[in-house]
Amino acid sequence: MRNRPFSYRITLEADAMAEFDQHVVRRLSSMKGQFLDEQAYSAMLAQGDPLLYEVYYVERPEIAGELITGLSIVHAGKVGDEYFMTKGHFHAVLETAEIYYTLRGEGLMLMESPEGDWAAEELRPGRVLYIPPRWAHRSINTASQQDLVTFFVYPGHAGHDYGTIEQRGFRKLVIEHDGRPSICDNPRWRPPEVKTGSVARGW
Ligand code: S6P
Ligand code: ZN
Repeated sequence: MRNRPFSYRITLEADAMAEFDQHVVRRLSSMKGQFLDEQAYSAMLAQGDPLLYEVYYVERPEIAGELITGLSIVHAGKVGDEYFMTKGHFHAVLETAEIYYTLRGEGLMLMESPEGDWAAEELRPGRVLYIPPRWAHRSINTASQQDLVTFFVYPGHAGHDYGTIEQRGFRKLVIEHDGRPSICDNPRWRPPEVKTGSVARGW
């Protein structure tokens, strides 16, 4: 791991990716249960296991004070009418923010808070998105062909809680309707379970 000040390129040329320490790939098979149209999901999986998105990042100690930076690349495509998207997550340390800067493509960042608020912000080249602490986030590529490429920065100790979204989904979905992205309610969204605590029962 680098222990002196350093710089790197985010020029989007293929060879620039070599400057990152880690490369994570996410295929359709890792997104089971996340897309609404399960028939379209199974049919697509039967044809192969397409690459939905990739993340390149610079390794840093996962501690407060550090920053983790990298590139997220969501490829273009749809499962049924729903655009390719990232899994989405809360940060495990909920009180940590994140910044995204869009370099290429077009898309939406879908966000929601545990308190029930939600938001969708456009991801367009040249725009910075500030995600405050507590907001889960999922990036969605709404272009028909072009990759959605974003640069991200988040605190080293943030960590990732994927389980909450895997179990409940996001409150909203982004689907193509009449050739355009449209935000609708997720019919499968489930409210958080109420924790009953350890009250003793007499049976
Ligand atoms: C991490 C940050 C991004 C995402 C990436 C992939 O906090 O938000 O690096 O990891 O966009 O999304 P996901 O939901 O699979 O981590
Ligand atoms: Zn994040």
